[in-house]
Amino acid sequence: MMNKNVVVIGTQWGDEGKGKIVDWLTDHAQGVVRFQGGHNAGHTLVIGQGAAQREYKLNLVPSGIVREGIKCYIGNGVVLDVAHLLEEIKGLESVGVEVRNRLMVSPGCPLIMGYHVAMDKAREAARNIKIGTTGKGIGPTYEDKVARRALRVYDLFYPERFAEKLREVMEYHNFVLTKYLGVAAVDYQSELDQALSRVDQLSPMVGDVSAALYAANQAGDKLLFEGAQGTLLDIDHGTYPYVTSSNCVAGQAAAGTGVGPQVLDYVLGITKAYCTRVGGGPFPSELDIETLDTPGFQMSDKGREIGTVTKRKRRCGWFDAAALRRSARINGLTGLCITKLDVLDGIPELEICTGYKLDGKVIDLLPVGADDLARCEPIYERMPGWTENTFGINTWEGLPLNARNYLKRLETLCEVPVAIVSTGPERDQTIVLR
Ligand code: 2SA
Ligand code: MG
Repeated sequence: MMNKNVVVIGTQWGDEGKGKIVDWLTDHAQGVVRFQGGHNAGHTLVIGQGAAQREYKLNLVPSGIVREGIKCYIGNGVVLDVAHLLEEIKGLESVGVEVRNRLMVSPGCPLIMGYHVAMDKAREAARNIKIGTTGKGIGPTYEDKVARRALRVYDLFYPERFAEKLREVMEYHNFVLTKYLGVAAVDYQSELDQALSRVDQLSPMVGDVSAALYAANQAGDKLLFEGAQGTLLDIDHGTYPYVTSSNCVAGQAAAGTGVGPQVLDYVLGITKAYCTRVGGGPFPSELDIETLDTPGFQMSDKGREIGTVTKRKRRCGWFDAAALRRSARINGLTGLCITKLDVLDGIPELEICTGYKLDGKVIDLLPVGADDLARCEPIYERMPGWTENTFGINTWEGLPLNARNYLKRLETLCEVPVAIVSTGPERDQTIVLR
């Protein structure tokens, strides 16, 4: 894995701990690339020891940025809120992280505008069955992209055309906002002024990401493709319609950056030792997280399962191997990385969802649609837990026997070898198996 181009993918519903692993892998990479999603992603990094320890929360800027000298790229598959990007850069610079000379943004990124945010919020409010979006304008922006009316980073360099296109697209959006959704219109002039006012700051960072990655790869640089959200939130393969609006699967690392798929050497699937989901939609192995002294409460509390973007409590549940198996196949996972094992310490008996009962039949693979999944009754297998503390352990032998057995069982059920186990947020709290 160390001398390959690696795609890091969330195999569940996001928040698997991708940020830490990307950071850890950057020791062996020269470039880190985002290829989908936007600032709905929340990647938390803990860097340094003792008093020098810092926590970074990143939404848009690739996690590699906190390591000196690493090049970072935002590919065409990402939807871009320029104001948010500039804020994030300012925040990083204020703690001494140099960003501007190391970040390249694709001219093909669709721009998230004020009317997308208004639309996202108004739609969510109007929906009877909530998707629970992050309210960042992600969905409406991808809609515009597919409808071929999006304004892209590139358009900012032609201000007059930009103004014209914006007027046309805003006529449509304001019609929907006012006449259909019954909320206030968004002001054209302020959208235009704000967008153009940021061009000078943005333009030095804009470049042909596809060409740059081609050159970097030719030169032997190792690249890390950093997924956001997770496979079960993928627009095509996730639990539709309770999904995000981008493809989150490994294949998107090629389409969302403009590299050929043969560049992607190794697909590392990140999974928690249990499951979480934030937002609506079916979740067969979900547990009660409110009752004290229950496994669900422990996952929520000890795992600090709170959305980094929206501060919502994440739903928690047992590991779902039937979901993981689907995810492993869709992504073509080469290896698994299991995170947050220590959160399960002290739970006397662990359960693993190995399949479901659906219409009297037993299935061992996550079904395709959300309606079928909602009717699935999980089938569990039980395993003894462990009482020892696994936080921070960094050797396989150092893990309690029952923890090793649990991990081995997950490996067998998911049909993917475990390559890495993460036992804490810091870099050295990592066990490398292959
Ligand atoms: P959206 O805003 O259109 O992408 O929302 C659609 C669904 O996708 C889910 N989603 C996420 N799920 C987990 N983590 C995400 N990032 C943040 C985090 C989320 C947060 O790291 O914690 O803070 O709430 C993320 N982004 C989108 C979302 O919950 C909807 O179900
Ligand atoms: Mg997150």
